[in-house]
Amino acid sequence: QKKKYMSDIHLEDYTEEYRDKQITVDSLVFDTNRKRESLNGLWHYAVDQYNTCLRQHWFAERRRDTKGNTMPVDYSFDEWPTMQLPACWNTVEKEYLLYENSMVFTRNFSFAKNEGERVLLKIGAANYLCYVFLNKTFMGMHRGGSTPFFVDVTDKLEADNRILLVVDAARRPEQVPTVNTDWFNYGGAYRDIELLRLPETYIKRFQIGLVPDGTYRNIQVTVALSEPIHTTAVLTVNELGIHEEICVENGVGSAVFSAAPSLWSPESPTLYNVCLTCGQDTVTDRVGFREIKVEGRDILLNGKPLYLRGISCHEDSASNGKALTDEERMENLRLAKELGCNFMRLAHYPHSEKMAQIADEYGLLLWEEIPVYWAIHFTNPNTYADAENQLLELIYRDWNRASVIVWSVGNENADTDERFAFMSRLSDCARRVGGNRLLSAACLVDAVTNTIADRMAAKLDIIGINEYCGWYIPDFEYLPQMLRNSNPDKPVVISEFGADALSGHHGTVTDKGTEDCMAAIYEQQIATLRAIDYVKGMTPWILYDFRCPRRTSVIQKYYNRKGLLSEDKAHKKQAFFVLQAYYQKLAEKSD
Ligand code: GCB
Repeated sequence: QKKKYMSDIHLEDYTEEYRDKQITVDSLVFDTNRKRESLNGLWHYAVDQYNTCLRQHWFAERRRDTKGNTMPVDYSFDEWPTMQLPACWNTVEKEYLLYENSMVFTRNFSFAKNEGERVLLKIGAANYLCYVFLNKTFMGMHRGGSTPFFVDVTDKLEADNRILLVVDAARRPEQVPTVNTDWFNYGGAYRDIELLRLPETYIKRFQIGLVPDGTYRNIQVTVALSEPIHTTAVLTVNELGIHEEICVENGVGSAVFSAAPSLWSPESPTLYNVCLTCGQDTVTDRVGFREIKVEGRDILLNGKPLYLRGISCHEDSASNGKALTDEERMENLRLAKELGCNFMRLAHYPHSEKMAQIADEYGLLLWEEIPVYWAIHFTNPNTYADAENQLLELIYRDWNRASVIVWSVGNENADTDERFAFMSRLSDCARRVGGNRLLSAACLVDAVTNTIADRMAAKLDIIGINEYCGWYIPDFEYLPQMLRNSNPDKPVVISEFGADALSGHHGTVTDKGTEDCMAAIYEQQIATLRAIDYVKGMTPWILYDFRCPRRTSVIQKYYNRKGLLSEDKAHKKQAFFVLQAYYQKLAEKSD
């Protein structure tokens, strides 16, 4: 249709023309240990507050009219300043700290394409919308700020290329999460950006794990190829003497092989080198084999009762936002171990896949979550589609990670019919595809009856409960009452409790905001929870202080101060040692 007006100023909704090329979970490719060429590095960028790049098609670089006359343009890509990506722009320049709309990033790169290969662009994460353009062409748009996506760029790649990304960090009511959260809305392309070279037909999915049948002797493998062909794949696990063929029909195959792996656990995180070959493609991974299940009120890891000595953690760094360095990730897991943990809750959205990779090696169990947080638009079908897509992208991304034992489908949503329908659908979806994992959600206590009575419990394996007795509910007695009033038929994990304290700030145990008050609340919580047989773990809130725009008091200064450590992790608060002493005792008992 011919445009009536030449200018974008009459265009109210610029998004329409970008809608039909959504990049979803279908784009995901098994990419562990694949050869990659990094596009990290210096990118030119501009703040694009009104989305003019999308409205005016800057990416098309139309500099001449049909008669060859030079046209004025509103951008100059190669003269823009540069930013090192991946990054959250908020921590790069002071003036961008609170910027929440779009930025345009662009760079040039050369590429030598080989005959008969496919090249995929991977973007590890970009918050929240990311529009991808290569050599003046729109390649697709991804929704969701914490999961990876891939774009097949084979046919568009030249020897010299320009890539351009529009990253839009605006909060919108219908998104997941919605406009209001208790964490910082960092913007940017903040995980690795890279190109993968793959054969013409490649392995798209490779899932391997123990069949949870109680024998610990059956290993299930599923493979999906990029093309619907009939062929044979070969699985090799040398240390287990496996070298077996898998029949692939219409591009998919599945088989079960018997073996006797040493089981993976936090105490003994045994990993095996696994290798799958199909046609021209070979993928490898390091995989642990373990079984997780719930029986009655018990959580069983490899058949043995498990108490989850956990801690919650945000993906947040005072200096880098969500673009944590590998050292910072390692430090978080190391601190959890020092605390005596065997478990970590990665709240409230998918953290980097590197966390689960390190946890596999290091021996920590993980709870992974999607940001179905607070007042989500539960009746909006687009919101559901977005949430489900994020859930599936997380599940497929981390499917082979033994450390991940819980998929959590939400946090602190009021128990309404709409929410129940929405989250039940998510749970059913996770149960269908989630593989040897437990389902949970951080639920709220029913404040009227003071009981654990969330309807979602019927859909979950573990009931997560957030309770802030001693803090938001000053009368601590609510906790023992609530625990007495309740009689759940499943294990409960206290997914949050805690209190704010400014590190180094001291006073009496009733002085809110002091380390003393926080430590006293931890002592009360532990003394109460340890006596309850159906409580099978806890992930107190939270490992270290994190940036949060809602927290404006004199001690908070835009940080949520419920961390056991200060935001720079240089100082451990008293409560750290209270929890550590408890966890050490528990660990000794379970040895
Ligand atoms: C909660 C939320 C968490 C908040 C925390 C708090 O219940 O799940 O995201 O940060 O409370 O500090 O209030």
